[in-house]
Amino acid sequence: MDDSPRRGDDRVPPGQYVTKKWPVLSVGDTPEVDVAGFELLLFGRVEAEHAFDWQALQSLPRREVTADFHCVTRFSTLDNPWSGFATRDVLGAVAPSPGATHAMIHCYGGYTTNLPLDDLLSEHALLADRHGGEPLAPDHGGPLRLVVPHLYAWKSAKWVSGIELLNADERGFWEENGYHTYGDPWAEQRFSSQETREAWQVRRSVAFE
Ligand SMILES: Nc1nc2c(c(=O)[nH]1)N[C@H]1C(S)=C(S)[C@@H](COP(=O)(O)O)O[C@H]1N2
Ligand SMILES: [Mo]
Repeated sequence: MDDSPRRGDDRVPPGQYVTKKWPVLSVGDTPEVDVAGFELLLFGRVEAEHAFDWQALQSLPRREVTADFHCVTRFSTLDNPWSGFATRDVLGAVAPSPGATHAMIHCYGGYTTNLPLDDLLSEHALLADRHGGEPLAPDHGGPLRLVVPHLYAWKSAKWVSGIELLNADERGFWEENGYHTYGDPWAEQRFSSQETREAWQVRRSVAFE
């Protein structure tokens, strides 16, 4: 799949405005996550589970990605300088079981979000522990957050604690609460009512053929 950053006239998705501020958007309080007790568990549809502690994670090759960030509440921030570990390299520690197609991201504090495995493993997706050369601030997901630049920012889960591979799409926190299951900002896939409407339009076009 192509997750190349957009640079031209369509750089900012429809309905978004660019801000230079970096707002904090969290459902609950910022959890306290100490790197000393940190664990990232890869589980679910994998041949064998694997847990990274902080040190093991740091031994992976470092990946830098400069990426735009699009929140469904309509703000976008441009050129965020992330540093961390390619999700491809992290997931490289496990062999997905045959039929693993999706992932559920689990977080300290209980937040979850779902996405297709191909999107999770896309070239510019990373598990970031630094921003602008500094350790990621707790409010912004430190010590470790997911960054998937080509999907709406609610997919970029903060305080990641686990990645569960699934053999079907399941809904995470916001997806259960009305957000779109996929969330492509360029297609304005904001809410699942849109999905319902699209599905209905397909049914209707079939019915009236
Ligand atoms: N664990 C967790 N991750 C989360 C959220 C959250 O509430 N909890 N909010 C999401 C939403 S809606 C957005 S827009 C971004 C915001 O990231 P920021 O607070 O660093 O700007 O984080 C996403 N990741
Ligand atoms: Mo958001």
